[in-house]
Amino acid sequence: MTPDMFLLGINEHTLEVLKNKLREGRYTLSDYERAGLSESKLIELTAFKRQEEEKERAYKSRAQVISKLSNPLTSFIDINNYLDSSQITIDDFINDEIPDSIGKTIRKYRNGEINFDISNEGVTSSEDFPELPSGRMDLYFIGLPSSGKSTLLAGLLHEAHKSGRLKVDGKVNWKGNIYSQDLIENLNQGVIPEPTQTGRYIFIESSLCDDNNEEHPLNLIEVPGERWDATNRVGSADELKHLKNENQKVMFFVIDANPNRPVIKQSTAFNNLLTVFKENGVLDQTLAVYIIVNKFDLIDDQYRSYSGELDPCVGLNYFNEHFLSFKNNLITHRENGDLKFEIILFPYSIGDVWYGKFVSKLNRLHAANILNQMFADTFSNR
Ligand SMILES: Nc1nc2c(ncn2[C@@H]2O[C@H](COP(=O)(O)OP(=O)(O)O)[C@@H](O)[C@H]2O)c(=O)[nH]1
Ligand SMILES: [Mg+2]
Repeated sequence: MTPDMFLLGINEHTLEVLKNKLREGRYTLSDYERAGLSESKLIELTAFKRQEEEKERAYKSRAQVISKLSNPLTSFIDINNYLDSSQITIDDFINDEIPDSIGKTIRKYRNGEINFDISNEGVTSSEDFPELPSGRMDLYFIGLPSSGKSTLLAGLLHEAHKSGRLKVDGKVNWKGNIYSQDLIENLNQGVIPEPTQTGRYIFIESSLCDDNNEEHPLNLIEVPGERWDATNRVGSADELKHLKNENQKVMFFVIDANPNRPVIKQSTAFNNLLTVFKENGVLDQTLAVYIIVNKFDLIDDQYRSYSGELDPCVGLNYFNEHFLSFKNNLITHRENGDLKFEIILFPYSIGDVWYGKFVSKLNRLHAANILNQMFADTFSNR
């Protein structure tokens, strides 16, 4: 083996030269040590090597974090952590793969210019829940926790507000208007509502004005999702207290079509509920049942193919595959009842959702479709 001239003269090189050879990977620290490099230089080069490795690690982990920013499914908790720990800065959201509006909203939030607070004043506990006013129709939003009931409500109210159709009532429950206003305001800023507190009901008295400017007086009710979970006693006296009145009803069954959410639990909960509704005469006052295939933006690709946004079959394959018992029971109840309530399926998505918290490209069309149907199925005060 020919002697290595570089190693033979090891103590004649400057530190810079020695560092460069290390960086290039031509020699290792052990090579230097074996060649008899002075101890003082060895100590310095060991520290240098450690720093280089540290830089490399930081670079790799930052690249990983940056790639997570481009994934809309990253959670907002993680995003906040990255910002808090200075792994990223607000400027990292200026990125071709992230919509501008998302970066702007996060900047405003971090600067304290907006907050996402939903006033607790607007929600009500089961005990405080007032008797629903008569002379109106009751619209129930039903679904497991996190299925997107509040977000759907926000989307509908926002669309009604934007299109100049929303009239605030609230003789019985003024505080529902605080909640309604928070929902609309948040969505207007591109923010999805904070989860409703456990055990809290939402009750909003609003009228919607149709194209002839006739008002449709509505009671909009979101029931806390955990009440419908089979682990709780479905249809306890508490729930029925609110459901049992003379008002005619429209039921919104909100399905979370996110493939990562348990579908069986949803379909059995809906099935149980139907039985309770039937036994208590609720279905005899029900004029329409809307099946909302929600979070349609996340639905598995196999169910997505359709010819156009307004196709009534959109989401039908999904529903038929996972909710067939529920569907058949629904049809049976309809056939056996006096009121032949309509059953209508709607795909729904609030828009492009980022970090579970923000919306870019608010989907107004899905909301407008449902509002149109609501005008057809609810009465107006002439
Ligand atoms: N991708 C997507 N996520 C949604 C949509 N609607 C709601 N979400 C997500 O689901 C979470 C729970 O929604 P929320 O309306 O609070 O559910 P609720 O408990 O049924 O009222 C939200 O924080 C969003 O992250 C949607 O249309 N698309
Ligand atoms: Mg909610």
